[in-house]
Amino acid sequence: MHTTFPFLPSRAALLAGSAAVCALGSVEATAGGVRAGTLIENTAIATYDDGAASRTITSNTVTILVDELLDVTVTSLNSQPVLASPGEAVLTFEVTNQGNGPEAFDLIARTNLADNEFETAFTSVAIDSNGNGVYDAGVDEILAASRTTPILAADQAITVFVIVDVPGDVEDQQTSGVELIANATTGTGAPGTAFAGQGEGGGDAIAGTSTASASARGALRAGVATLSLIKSVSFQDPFGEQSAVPGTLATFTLVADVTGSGSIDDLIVVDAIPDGTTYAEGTLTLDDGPLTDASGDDAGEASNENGISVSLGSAAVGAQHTITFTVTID
Ligand SMILES: [Ca+2]
Ligand SMILES: [Ca+2]
Ligand SMILES: [Ca+2]
Repeated sequence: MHTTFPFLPSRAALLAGSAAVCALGSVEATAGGVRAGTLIENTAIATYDDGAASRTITSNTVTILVDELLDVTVTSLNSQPVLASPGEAVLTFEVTNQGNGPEAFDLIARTNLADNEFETAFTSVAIDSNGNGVYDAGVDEILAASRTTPILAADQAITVFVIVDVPGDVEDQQTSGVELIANATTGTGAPGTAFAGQGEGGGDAIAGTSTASASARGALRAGVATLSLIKSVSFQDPFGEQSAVPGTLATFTLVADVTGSGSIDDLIVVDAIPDGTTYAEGTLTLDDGPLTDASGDDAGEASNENGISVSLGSAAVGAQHTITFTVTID
C-alpha cells in the first residue's frame, strides 16, 4: 500500500518553517528549564509558487521573555542521626535552587517538632564558607537574622549547618528532630502564583511546583556516657580472719564503669583516708598494676593526709577501671 495525501495544495506549496533563536546566543537550559530572562524569538516562513516564480515570505517575529520559576529543594546530608551530647550539636543540610534564575532563600530552623523526645535550643545557621562539608566554627559564616542565603544561581546548591544546643538533662538514646525550611526571598505561594516583574530579566517570577518553599528534617540521637563508681571493703585482721579490729588491714576497692554512649573526659577518682585509719604505704593499685604514692610519676598518688587520687583521663563506653588501696585500723 502506498499513502495518499488527503490534501494536495494546487498552486501554493506551503512550507511552514520555524526558527527558535536566543537574542543573546544559544539558549541555556537549567534543571528548571530555559534560563529566566532568555528572549526566545520565533519567525514563521512560507514559500509558494505563484506561477511566475517561487516566493518566500516571513511572518512577524514573536519574542518570548522566559519568566523565572521559583523552586527549591532542601535535603538532610546526615545519613545517620547526629550523635548529640549536652552542648553544641550540628546538623547538615543542602539547599538547591531548582528554579531557572538567580534567587536567595530565607532559612528557618524549627526545633520544637511534635515527636521530639528532647528539645534542643536553636543557636544559629551557618553556610559552609570553605566548602569542606564540615562546620568550622569561626570560619564558616553565621547568617545574621533573617538568615538569608547568598544569591544562588540556577542549579546551585549550598551546604547549610544548623547549630543547636542539647540540654544538660538529655538521656542516652533519646531522639530529637530539627527542620530546616527554605523560602524563596521573592515570595512563596501555590504553584503558578505570579510575582509581576520580579523575575530575572524583567519577566515575572512564578512559584513552581515546590511552592518556592521546601523543608527537610535532620535527626539527633543523644549519646550520653554515664559513670558509675562502686566502693567495697575487705578485711584482714591480725589473726588471719576478717574482723575489723585495731590492726586490721582494710582494703578498699573502687570500680569505675562507663556506660551509655560516647565517652567521658578528665576522669579523676579521689578518696580520703577515713578517720581512725592510716594509709598503708605502697598499696595503691590501678587495674591490678601498682602505682607509686608519689605524685607526677604515674596516674596515681596517695598519702595519709591527702588520701588517694587516680587520673584516668578519657574513658570510652565499656571501659572499667579498678582502684585499690589499703589502710590500717588504728
Ligand atoms: Ca530571582
Ligand atoms: Ca566548613
Ligand atoms: Ca604515683
